[in-house]
Amino acid sequence: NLSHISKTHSHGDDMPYCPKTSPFIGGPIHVSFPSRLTLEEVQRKNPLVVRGGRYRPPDCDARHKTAIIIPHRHREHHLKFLLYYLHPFLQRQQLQYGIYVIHQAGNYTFNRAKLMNVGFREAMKEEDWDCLFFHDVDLIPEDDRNTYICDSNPKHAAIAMDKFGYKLPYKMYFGGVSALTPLHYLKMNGFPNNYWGWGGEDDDIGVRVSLAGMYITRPSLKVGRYKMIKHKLDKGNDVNPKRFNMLAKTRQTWKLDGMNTAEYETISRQYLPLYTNITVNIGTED
Ligand code: UD2
Ligand code: MN
Repeated sequence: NLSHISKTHSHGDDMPYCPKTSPFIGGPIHVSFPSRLTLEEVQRKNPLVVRGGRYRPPDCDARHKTAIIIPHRHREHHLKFLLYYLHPFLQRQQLQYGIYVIHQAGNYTFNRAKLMNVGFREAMKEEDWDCLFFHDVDLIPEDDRNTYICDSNPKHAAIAMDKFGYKLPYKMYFGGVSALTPLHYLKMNGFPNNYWGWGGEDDDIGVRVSLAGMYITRPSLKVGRYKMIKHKLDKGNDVNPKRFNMLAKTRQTWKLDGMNTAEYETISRQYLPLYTNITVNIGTED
């Protein structure tokens, strides 16, 4: 409960750093999906969040500045629940943060990884974020101790998901939620742009981590727990039949395709009360 924190406090030079461990962090979070929840209610519950979905602790200088990047299309009902849980969660961790929703325009096949490249570039234009969380819209963290800050190596946060029986499905798995510093991201040339449709891109990203000379860190199974909101495969996100062939070539392609070749056209940037929405035309497969 953060209600005792004064709303009027301004950010001066005199503010002390926030403590290394936030006193507001609890343990497991009970996640359920209230049927009548509205975005207005989420807004009401988060009075210190400002335009564009930005927040900084009112009483202390945050030690960490984290951007959340969410690839999105036609998942408004999931987004609402994610915001409902994520805003208070990040505030309890005393982070300075911003939430970016990268919305793919049009009906062409979805491309999760390319949207992440867009999110990286657009978020870094606005603020010198020291950590970026690449976050599926349908994954709700279930433990407060899963801190949304970066490690010295790329971190895979979604180690234990309900859909995989709260176990890591395989050692190189890097899907769901991951956290990289800008330096990690650029070192591995970001994410691939050419995985259209479902699957493979997360494994490609995992391979890039090691090809760039880094390794994957993870929170404990107890802490890195997530609930995935149940859903079917979306229209416009068919399973990518080329994924295995492409994955076999990551070693040859990672330097040629990635952040250095991400081309897109920003259609709009909206500073909404709970998040920044960036609608983008990312083109089609050639
Ligand atoms: C798995 C991975 C995910 C990704 C995907 C393959 C988990 C929990 N996650 O997710 O990280 O590697 O496989 O591509 O195992 N999205 C939209 N609109 C769409 C389609 C996708 O917003 O029409 C976004 C949304 O943020 C979603 C994410 O893309 O959470 C991944 O798509 P998914 O949830 O359909 O795939 P899933 O659950 O198999
Ligand atoms: Mn999903």
